[in-house]
Parts: sequence; C-alpha cells; structure tokens
Amino acid sequence: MSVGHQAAIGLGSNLGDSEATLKDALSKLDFIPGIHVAARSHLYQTAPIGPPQPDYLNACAILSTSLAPETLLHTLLNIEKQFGRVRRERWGARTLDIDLLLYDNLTLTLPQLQIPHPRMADRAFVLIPLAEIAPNWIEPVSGKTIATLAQQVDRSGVQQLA
Ligand code: X6L
Ligand code: MG
Ligand code: MG
Repeated sequence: MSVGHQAAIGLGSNLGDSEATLKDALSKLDFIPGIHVAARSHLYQTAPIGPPQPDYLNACAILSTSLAPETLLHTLLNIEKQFGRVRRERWGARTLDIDLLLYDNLTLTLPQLQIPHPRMADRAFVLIPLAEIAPNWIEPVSGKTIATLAQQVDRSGVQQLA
C-alpha cells in the first residue's frame, strides 16, 4: 500500500463532555500507527439537524495516513466504540460520531462507505469547520472547493468556540 494519503474527517458529539471527547478522540487518532493529525479546526457549537436533541459540538481534521479508506473507516468506527457510541435511533444523539468525508481526490461507493460523504456538501456543521483547514480541497462530486461550498450554506446555528 502506498503512503502519504490525505483524508478529511468530521467529528460530532452531543452527549457527555463533548469538548473532552472531541479533543481526546483526535489525540487517540494521532497515536495510531499510520495516522497523523495534520490539522484540526476550532470546535463549533451547532444546532442539531434531524430529530430533537441537544446541540452538537462539531470539528473537522485533516489526516495524513498510510491506511486505505476501508481500513481507516474501521479505525474511526473503533474509536467511536471506545467512546461509548451506542447506535439507537437513526440520527439520534451520540457521544461521538466520526465521518470520513474526503480521501485524496477519490470517489468510492461501497456498501458501507461512500466517499465523498454523501451529505457533506450541504451541511454547514461540516463545511464551516472544514473550510478553516482545507479551503482549497476540491470536493470531487461537485467539483467545487470547500471554501465555495461553505460560502453557499446558511451559517446560522453554527458558532465557533474560542
Ligand atoms: C432531510 C432528511 C434533510 C435528512 C436532512 C441531515 C439527516 C443530517 C441526517 C436530513 C439529515 C443528518 C449531526 C447533526 C446529525 C452533527 C449537527 C446527519 C446525521 N449529526 N447535527 N445531526 N451536527 N449539528 O454532527 O448529519 S444526524
Ligand atoms: Mg455524522
Ligand atoms: Mg457517522
């Protein structure tokens, strides 16, 4: 397998100590062989999309990785489990969600993994943090940069934390 891939991930939490969870999850990721956290966004407090539930904290990160997309996905899901993620109702509250958003300029459709993340291009809670750290990355389905996509979403309900 080749080395030196770039992946973008989105993190979200709205149960428990979300700030600690997001920071700890990123440091756990950085400790994993084959993953380096190259950049991380600020944390954002965001209004929930989906069923009524508490506000989220969201963030994004850029990973340098030697892991293939499927291997990286399994690593991310394993970290979710380590933070006590329990899948109950669809789109319900969670201690930690980590989504694989982009992987190089790849488009990939597998039963359990679609890259780019199919709903990232219209989600302010993904695009606004991601635009901080990867404004010039081209989302390969739309052909638009993250900065352009971020400019096109409604920023209300997305507040950067200090
Ligand atoms: C129609 C149907 C329109 C479904 C939108 C949008 C479904 C987003 C799921 C949708 C639809 C989602 C987060 C969240 C969730 C998060 C914030 C999801 C999955 N995750 N809200 N809601 N942050 N603020 O990380 O993204 S549930
Ligand atoms: Mg998600
Ligand atoms: Mg997810």
